[in-house]
Amino acid sequence: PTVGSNPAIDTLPATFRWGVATSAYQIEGAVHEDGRGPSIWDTYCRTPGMVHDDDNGDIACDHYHRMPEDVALIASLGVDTYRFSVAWPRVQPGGKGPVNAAGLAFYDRLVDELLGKGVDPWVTLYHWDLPQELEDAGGWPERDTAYRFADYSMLVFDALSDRVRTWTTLNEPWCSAMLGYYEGRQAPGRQDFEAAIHAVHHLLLGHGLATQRMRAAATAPTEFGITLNMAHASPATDSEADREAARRADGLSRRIYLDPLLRGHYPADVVEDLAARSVKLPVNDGDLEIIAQPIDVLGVNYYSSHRFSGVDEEGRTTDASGLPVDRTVPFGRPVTAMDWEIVPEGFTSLLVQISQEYPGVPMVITENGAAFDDAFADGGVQDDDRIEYLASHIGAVALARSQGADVRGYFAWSLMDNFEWSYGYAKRFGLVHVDYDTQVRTPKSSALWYRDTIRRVRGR
Ligand code: PNW
Repeated sequence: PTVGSNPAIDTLPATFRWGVATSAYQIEGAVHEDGRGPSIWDTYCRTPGMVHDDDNGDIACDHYHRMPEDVALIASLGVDTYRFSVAWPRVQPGGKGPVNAAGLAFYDRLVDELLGKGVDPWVTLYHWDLPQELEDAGGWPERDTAYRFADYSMLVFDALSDRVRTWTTLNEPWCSAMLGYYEGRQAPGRQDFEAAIHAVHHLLLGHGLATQRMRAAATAPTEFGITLNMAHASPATDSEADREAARRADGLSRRIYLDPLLRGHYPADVVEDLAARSVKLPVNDGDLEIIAQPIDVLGVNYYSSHRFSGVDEEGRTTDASGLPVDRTVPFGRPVTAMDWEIVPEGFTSLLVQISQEYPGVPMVITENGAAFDDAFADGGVQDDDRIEYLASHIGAVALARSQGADVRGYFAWSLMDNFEWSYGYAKRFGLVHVDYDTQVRTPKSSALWYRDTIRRVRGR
């Protein structure tokens, strides 16, 4: 069969929403311009050894200076929607106080440029770039940060809500909390499990507070939501130990977010698992009502899925510190350049599972895509591996829809190669190749495949 052919894709409706996604720190550069303050990522990148090659986002894709050119590129792909994030440290350099008009003006211009080219803007308010001053005051483990986030959100909402119809509060709170405050693999690089669990609650509270205030201020039909990164967790075998391991992992990565958001309480088994680790979610009276504000769309970011075992290679069920073992067991599938296994059927399972556990929730895939070791040759990149990844995963979404999952749109991650966090510029997720010496953008074969796919599905 031809590369990227997947008949399931053609069962998607003509009204399906198509887009490409990016985030501020990963593409903008211009970190010292127009009054932008430092974020935790500026600091993290300057800590030697934390980021591959000690790369940073100082220049990145220089999108801040090339925005009109990039918007033209987005429009040329034929997408309906562009998902980007607003940099909090541009809008409020110290994380609180009055708006920095010069910083906010960039997004004003971006929104106008998009609308002028017939592309809908989709704003993410927080994609990991916390103002450093707020981290110095304790960061997301501190309750106050949730209130600061709601204030910041309102500044952006006041400026753009006359033109922006769709708002995502947070991108992937699991990454902010667990990678940032527990594993230390992302900014701010702390390694404190209790702090991470406190961050989980305050991120969710910030989402709820911001959603409540923005919805109350909306004067036109506006959609609000949050984006979670999720995988389908399954037990490696049918043993009790493996089923428990999958339950624990799924609880701490997925249900700890979905349950408070969509059911108004934290999952009892997760609360118990946390108690066994002497950690408690810092819930005050009334918090859960705020967190469970109705949302219009759940953003789902999907890259891979995992199988779990509760037994380590030596047959033990607890680790050195007495914690139960949650070991991921590879499927033995091909992997991407991130070493993430390619598991499209896990995508279908995940979406169907969410639609069954949380009936009625409309979903949009706010990120899906892959890094591969692209070869730039003859003036372009023939990235058949990425085309296959996209085709199989979009097909998986179509299949999930036929099994009852209410998925309304899909965003490819990412528009162009960019700063891949602790992997620096070494990992390329773009549909468009970026030459970081010249900043020349060249659409890869996958970009053309994506454009043709959208055109075909929409044209039926
Ligand atoms: C997402 N994990 O991050 C982010 O939203 C993007 O900014 C990022 O570029 C993209 O995925 C690719 O990494 C993730 O460890 C980071 O499972 C880590 C994980 C998942 C998503």
